[in-house]
Amino acid sequence: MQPAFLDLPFFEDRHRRMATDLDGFAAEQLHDLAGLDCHAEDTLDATCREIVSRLGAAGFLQVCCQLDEGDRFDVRRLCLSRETLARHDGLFDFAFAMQGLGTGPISLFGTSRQRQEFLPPVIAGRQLAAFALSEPDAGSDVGAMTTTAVSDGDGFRLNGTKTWISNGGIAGQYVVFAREPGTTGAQGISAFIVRADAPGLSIAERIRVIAPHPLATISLENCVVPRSALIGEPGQGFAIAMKTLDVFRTTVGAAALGLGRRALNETLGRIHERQVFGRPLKAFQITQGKIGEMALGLDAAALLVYRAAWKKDTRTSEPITREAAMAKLAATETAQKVIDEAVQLFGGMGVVCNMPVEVLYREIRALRIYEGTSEIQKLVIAKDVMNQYAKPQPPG
Ligand code: COS
Repeated sequence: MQPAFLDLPFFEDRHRRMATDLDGFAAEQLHDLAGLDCHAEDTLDATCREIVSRLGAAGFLQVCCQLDEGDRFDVRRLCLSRETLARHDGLFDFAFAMQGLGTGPISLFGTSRQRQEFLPPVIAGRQLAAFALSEPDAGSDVGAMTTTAVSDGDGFRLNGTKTWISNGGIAGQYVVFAREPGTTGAQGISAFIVRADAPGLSIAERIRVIAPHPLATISLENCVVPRSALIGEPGQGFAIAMKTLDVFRTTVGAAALGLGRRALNETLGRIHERQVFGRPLKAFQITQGKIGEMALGLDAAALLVYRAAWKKDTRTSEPITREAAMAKLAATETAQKVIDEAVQLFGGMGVVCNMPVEVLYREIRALRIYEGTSEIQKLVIAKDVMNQYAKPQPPG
């Protein structure tokens, strides 16, 4: 039986079919890759590659890229994919999502030649992609980046350090943002496609995080890329980054929903079985109150996520920045609360390593930080709301 939310009018039948197919695929074909044991640091990279390879072979990565002229992202499909995969396993979602974010600038702003060269291996699951925007001193404040791109003969010479790069170390290609020396803020930033084997690109360090995902700091030392590596126009990089995030922030919200729904499901199982004071945990009103709040929060956040995805897909000429920020903010914050309550209802078992809710507790945390922190989303929303304020005119 398909989940009730798929009946919502935001979706078309093709979305419903895809979500059901992917759910079945994840249960049958990815099951052996799930669980923290598979994600231990020594097998993490291989597991990630295998997830991407299987998703690609089954055709589930097509939605991550706009390959042909006239293709458009189907954000509802991206969201349902992330939500479904996250419900099964956080790393399934991560591996899927990076194929989209890591190539987002190429899909949105690349030439036909760049798209035909760099997207097919990513769609097929043969090549992993990465998005290299953040720097040690430029996370929320993208305009503070210091990595430079200097025009050099028939190409560009890149120098600088990028960090928190998902798929860093295992990606075959990176989209790197760098600025013309002497420029500041949003001005003078450009985006480049850099192959992992480009001379001068190296992995400075792998970063270990609470929910193991491949993450690294990248060093660019006189890394020369051809002029054809430039995405869009010189100096368009800040807008390219923001427009890419406008698409993918909503999908982070969807991933949070998947993690939150999994936590609720695990909790429902627990409260039926767990006996306290001679009764099942579910018999207590204090438990029922928590379940009510968890379900309410998830459904409310889902409406914001699906609204943003639906608007992006169907109101194509309208800005989406505010709705995308609301979707990410509401869903990631809500899922964190839901998962925290799940751990609470599991009691001591909730903090035992590798229990599903303990894994979710670690998985959800980064979603409130990456692709724009919750604090940044509030600023983005406020800016848009304040810009739209029109002072009431006195009558007459
Ligand atoms: N789409 C297109 N253009 C946009 C845009 C968007 N969503 N958001 C901003 N811009 C443009 C602005 O219109 C402005 O253009 P002009 O200079 O021509 O007026 C320019 O970009 C600068 O915008 P703004 O003044 O709002 O930039 P700020 O430096 O104040 O920063 C925030 C804006 C904080 C919102 C931005 O830096 C941000 O989103 N930070 C979080 C970054 C992030 O998500 N990091 C995670 C990396 S990926 S894991």
